[in-house]
Amino acid sequence: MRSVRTISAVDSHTEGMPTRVVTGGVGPVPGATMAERRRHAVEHLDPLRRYLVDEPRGHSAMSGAILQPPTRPDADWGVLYVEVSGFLPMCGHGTIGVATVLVETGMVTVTEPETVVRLDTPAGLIEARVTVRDGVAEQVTLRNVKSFVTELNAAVEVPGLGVVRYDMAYGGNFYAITELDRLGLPFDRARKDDILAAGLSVMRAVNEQRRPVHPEDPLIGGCKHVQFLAPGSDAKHSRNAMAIHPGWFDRSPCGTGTSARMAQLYARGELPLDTEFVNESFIGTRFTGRLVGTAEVGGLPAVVPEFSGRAWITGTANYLLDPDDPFPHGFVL
Ligand code: PYC
Repeated sequence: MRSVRTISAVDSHTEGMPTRVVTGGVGPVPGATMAERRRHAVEHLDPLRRYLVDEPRGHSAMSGAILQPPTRPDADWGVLYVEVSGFLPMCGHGTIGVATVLVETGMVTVTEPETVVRLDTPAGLIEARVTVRDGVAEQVTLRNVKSFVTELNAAVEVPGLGVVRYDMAYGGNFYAITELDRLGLPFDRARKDDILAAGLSVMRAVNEQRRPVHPEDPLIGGCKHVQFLAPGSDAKHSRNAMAIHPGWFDRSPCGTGTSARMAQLYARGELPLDTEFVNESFIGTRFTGRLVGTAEVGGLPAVVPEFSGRAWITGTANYLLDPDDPFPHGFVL
């Protein structure tokens, strides 16, 4: 067995969605903040991202998180999110996976019945409250970044679909939110290829015609997520098919998408503060969320979202790189 690289990871899934948590083998990435480290990673570390998430070590819906020393004194760990779509500013299911791994491996000081973990992410500080019993992380509640709406009732012309109306909301990533039946498609996994194709077309049109940009951080921009709402979705309980660049669905309800959806419902006057909201994924798993305050981001009204979900550790691994491996940076089929 030969290797020119060894990366240790604890693999997990959050409500069905994988997170490969890299615990060793990647040193501190240059940058004074996690946002700067993300920029460095985008510019210089894409081969590492592809090695971790693309085939043959990952798959077309793979996701992960690289643990880093924090860049701020009030955080326990820093996190860089890696996904088949790139280096995300924030990832909710991934953060639930990270908090679960940190607690169950003892990489943070664990207290029962609750352990609070503070994570330094490219989108800001995230507080994770982990319910712990007998050393087991039973549930994680995240206080996410301030979330807001940039457009209500926006419209784009989508080739093959005509005019598509949507709301654009940010919850750590930007989400175009629209009802699936506006496109004449059923909320049915048997039609996933059609739903995905529609999602990618809407994404392309949004990025060409009305590309969203974070009002305080120009490095966060573009729409890589389309949140299709199932019929009957409302401010108490929504179901979504979350179509993500370059062509896959979130298996979890999507934490940043849940935050964006709650910001949208608040902006529409449908979800008051301190009111429970259940978001359900395409495979039927759930996050429960609520808005716990109001805020402002770059002059826009914003809300402070929290959501809860569960993660399970699925394995530990040392990923190697044989010097003769023809796919040192993975591949996409
Ligand atoms: O949970 O925030 C999330 C997420 C983003 C992309 C996939 N999952």
